[in-house]
Formats: sequence, C-alpha cells, structure tokens
Amino acid sequence: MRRMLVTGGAGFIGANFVHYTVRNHPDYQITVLDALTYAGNRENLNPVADQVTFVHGDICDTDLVDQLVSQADVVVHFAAESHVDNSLHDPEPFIRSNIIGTFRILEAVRRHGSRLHHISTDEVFGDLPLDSDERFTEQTPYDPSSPYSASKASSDMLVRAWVRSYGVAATLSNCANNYGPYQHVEKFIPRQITNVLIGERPKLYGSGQNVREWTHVDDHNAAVHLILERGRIGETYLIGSGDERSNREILELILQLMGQPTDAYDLVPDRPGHDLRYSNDSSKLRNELGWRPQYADLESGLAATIDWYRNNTWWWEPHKRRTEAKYQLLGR
Ligand code: NAD
Ligand code: TDX
Repeated sequence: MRRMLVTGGAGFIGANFVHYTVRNHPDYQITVLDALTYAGNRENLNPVADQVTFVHGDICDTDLVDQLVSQADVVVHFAAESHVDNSLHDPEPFIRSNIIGTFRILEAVRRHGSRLHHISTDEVFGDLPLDSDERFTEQTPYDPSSPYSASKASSDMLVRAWVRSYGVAATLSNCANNYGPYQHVEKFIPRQITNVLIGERPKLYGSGQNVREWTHVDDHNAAVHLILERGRIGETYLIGSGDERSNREILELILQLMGQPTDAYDLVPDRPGHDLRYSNDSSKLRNELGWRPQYADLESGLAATIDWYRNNTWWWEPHKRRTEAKYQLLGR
C-alpha cells in the first residue's frame, strides 16, 4: 500500500478526488487533512468514511503537517481558499492558507522526501481577450488579477523554487473551471441550479459574456492521477476539456435543462477586475500522458449535476441562506 495525504479533501475537488481514488486506485491508503472552513464539509467523505482517515487540522500548523507528511509517500495538495469574490472582500485568509499553508507543506515535504502534487488554477495566467483563439500554455507568463489568483500564483512559484533549490519531488497542474457534485453553492453553476430549485432568479454578473472552460471534476482528478504516476518531476501540466462557454450560455442551458424560460434571470453588477476569458492548451497532458476528458458532452454532465443537486437538498440547503446573505452584502 502507498500512503497518500490529501489536503483539502473535504472540499469540492478534494472530496471527489478521494472518492475517485478509492474507486480506481485501491492501493492507496488515504489520510485527509482539512480545516473544515465554511467550504469544507466532512459529510462529503461519508461515502468513503470507512476507507479514509480524517484529520481535522490546518495546513499552517507546522507540527501537525510535519507529522502527517512524515507518514506519507505522496501528498496531493488541494487545500486553499478558492472563491474569487471572497478574496475581493477579505484577502487575508487567502494569503494565509494559500501562501503560508503551501510553504508549510513544502517545508515538510523537503524534510521527509515525500512526493508532492500541487493543485493550481488557470487563473494564475490572468485572462485572454474574448474574441481570440489564444490559449494559455505551460510557458504563459503569470499575470494574476485577483487576490485569489495572486495567492495561487505565489504558491505555484514557491513549489517551483522548492523543486529547483531543494530538489523537492513535486509536479504542478493548473486546471480550468470545474463542475460536478459537492461544489459549494457559492460557485457559479451550483448557485444558479440551487436558485432555481428554491424559486429564486439566477444572477449573471455584468454582461454575461465572460468565457470559462468547463471541465468535469472527475476528468480533473483522472489527470492528477496520471501526473502522479507518469508526470515528470518539476513539470507543470495544464488541464482543460476544451469546452469554452460564455456564462450566459451556461445559464441559459441550466434554465433549459430545468424546464424554465431561458431569460428567467437577473443581471447583477459585475465582479471587480472580472477576468474575461480562460482557455487552457492541454496538449502536453494529452500527448505526454494520454489524458482525454471522459465527460466530453457538457450538456449531459450538467444534466447529471442538476440531478445531483435536486436529489441532495440535505447537502446544500443548510449553506444556501448564509451564502446568499454574503452575496447580498457584495451587491451581487
Ligand atoms: P473548496 O473551497 O471547495 O475546498 C477547499 C478545501 O480546503 C475545504 O475543504 C477547506 O476546508 C480546505 N481548507 C481551506 N483552508 C485550509 C487550511 N488552512 N488548512 C486545511 N484545509 C483548508 O475548493 P475547490 O474548488 O475544491 O478547490 C480545490 C483546489 O483546486 C484549490 O487549490 C483551488 O485553487 C484549485 N482549483 C479549483 C478549481 C475550481 O474550479 N473549483 C479549478 C482549478 C483549480
Ligand atoms: O452568481 C454568479 N454569477 C456569475 O455570473 C457567480 C458566482 C459567478 N458568475 C460568473 C463569474 C465567472 O465569470 O461566473 C463565472 C464563474 O464564476 P466562479 O464559479 O466564481 O468561478 P471563477 O471565478 O471562474 O473561478 C473558478 O475557476 C477557477 C474557481 O472558483 C476557482 O477556484 C478556480 O481556480
């Protein structure tokens, strides 16, 4: 058995990663380290509770991180503050968890020689013009726009420096927008689905023309496993389905799939500094490691996601009111 430490394993992508690993890689013995912030939910791990050891703790806790990393062959680092709107309102937790937290993980990995995979985002590159075929590549210079993306860019830089200066055995990946089950109701797709389910009108920022590249969370996690198995140490891999849609298109699709008129939404004030378009060129991952997205059809992936939220109101209802109260403060 290989021993794997998953940070942030009670969050959206981390929990799906743990489920995916239990299903597809039973040779891993998994420990999750998660601080259970507003975004973490232990119930996300209910389906695999018997197969996973859960530790409630903070990645900034030097001694705890040292102890857990010393017992791990592989560390997969998802833990982070992840929501752009929150970072605009209150950046400090982003600096702490995303930068200091990653530093603590790196120092522990350096001491104990564990293999590290660092999870990051396409947002570190800034944005692309709306009407262009340009894509981010592994060579695109970093140019983050928000406190969130600046903190993730900083964490990536730390990982690269620890590889080069200390020989830490790390890989990095920068994925495009994810969707799927267990995504917090603050994020675009779950916010709109759950608004429809409670009879509230969905909320589209600004003109709704901003473009995102939507990737199913299981496709992201399959890529992470390929990189863990066959990725080259020190290398970065971009991950993305190639399916780009404007926010307006996604919202209209959700409304259509939920049997609502496709204009039944409100336009709300734009996000400050709102990135226009993200698009990842994932050919390195595809050519070197043979990755292909399995959820190639966004419509059916979205329909399954809508069904998941419809069938799991117990999971999101307790968080919905508090989330919308936060948005009301932001005027969005
Ligand atoms: P999330 O907010 O749903 O989950 C984050 C998890 O990290 C939560 O369980 C939270 O409790 C935990 N956490 C936060 N601070 C912590 C700390 N100091 N110590 C321990 N645990 C802590 O986020 P997500 O959407 O699942 O994102 C996971 C990772 O993937 C992040 O690194 C994010 O930057 C990256 N990412 C996300 C997307 C996306 O579309 N959601 C896309 C690309 C990359
Ligand atoms: O109510 C909304 N209305 C709206 O129009 C919300 C919540 C969002 N939006 C827009 C903003 C974005 O253009 O939808 C798009 C997606 O928004 P988010 O779900 O907040 O995602 P984004 O800002 O693109 O960042 C996401 O992808 C990259 C994740 O939250 C990050 O963690 C990841 O790094």
